[in-house]
Amino acid sequence: MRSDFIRFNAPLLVAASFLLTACTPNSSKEKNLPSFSQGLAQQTQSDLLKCKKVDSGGVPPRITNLGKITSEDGLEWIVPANIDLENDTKASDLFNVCNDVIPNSFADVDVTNFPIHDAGGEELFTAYVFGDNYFELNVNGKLKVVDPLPFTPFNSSVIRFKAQRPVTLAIKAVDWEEYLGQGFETFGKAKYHAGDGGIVIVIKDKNDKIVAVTDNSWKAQTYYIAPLKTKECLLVNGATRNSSGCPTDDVPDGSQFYAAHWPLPIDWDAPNFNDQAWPQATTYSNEEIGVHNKPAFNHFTKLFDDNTGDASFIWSDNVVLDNIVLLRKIIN
Ligand SMILES: [Ca+2]
Ligand SMILES: [Ca+2]
Ligand SMILES: [Ca+2]
Ligand SMILES: [Ca+2]
Repeated sequence: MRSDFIRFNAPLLVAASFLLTACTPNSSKEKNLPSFSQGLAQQTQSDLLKCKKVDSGGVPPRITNLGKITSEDGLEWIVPANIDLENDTKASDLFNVCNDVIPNSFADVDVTNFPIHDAGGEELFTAYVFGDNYFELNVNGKLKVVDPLPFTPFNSSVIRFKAQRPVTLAIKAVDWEEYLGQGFETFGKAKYHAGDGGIVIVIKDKNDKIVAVTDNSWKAQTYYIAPLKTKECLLVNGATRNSSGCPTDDVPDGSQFYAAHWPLPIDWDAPNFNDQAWPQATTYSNEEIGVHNKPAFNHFTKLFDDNTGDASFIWSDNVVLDNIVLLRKIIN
């Protein structure tokens, strides 16, 4: 173990909770130490999505709930993420069984039917997104458009917007969960299974030319890590939040597992937010994310696997345990 990494123990947490109440986040200095919670959150909203349609594989949708949990230092956290599906502007559907939008290929999609959102500028861009499971796209700190389907069935989206370059894309990506506050879901015979995330994006200009794809030039920072078998398996050093030593196996009883939470910086989506310290995004293959059976992705491989600009899945360096990941990219 490198001595400059911080392992967590009880006396340190007392010090950490003092620090957490003593400072507020800003763009240049984020808090390093997380808040820890243990066990299941209290459910605050149930069944956010009323869609009961199964995806093409016959898999019924998972119930989409929200919860809140108090960490050991007395802070309250909304889990898995603070979203407002009723009031936020939703992305257009590329593929969404809940709305009966189920094209066989990109050739069957006419994006000119979709609304154009205003991010302050005249140049037209179109973003195509498949996210496991939920995303919010912020443009130049002026526009926020959200994924209409937070958990499953898996969907994909289109966002047309007008903006002025340089265009700062700031994305909140969330791997949803069934066990609120713990990052677990049931999966086959496994009662406690840690699900994975991953997001892939292609952005085109008005001439249908690719101007950006998800790759390792993006910045990625995690703000919610769960499930953690122990607090000690998480190593934090500056902006490095390393959970590679924490197990991701299915467990028969995950009820006492921990989660680590950090507050999102207030201005994290602003063009002038300083993301220098954030790690680069990690790329993942289609196989690693497991999209062979996801029509919301594989009906559009011409788009997401374009041989003139192949978009990779990206996330932080732990695609299983990191459940809220902020991503940033500037299009010059
Ligand atoms: Ca989704
Ligand atoms: Ca997932
Ligand atoms: Ca690809
Ligand atoms: Ca996860």
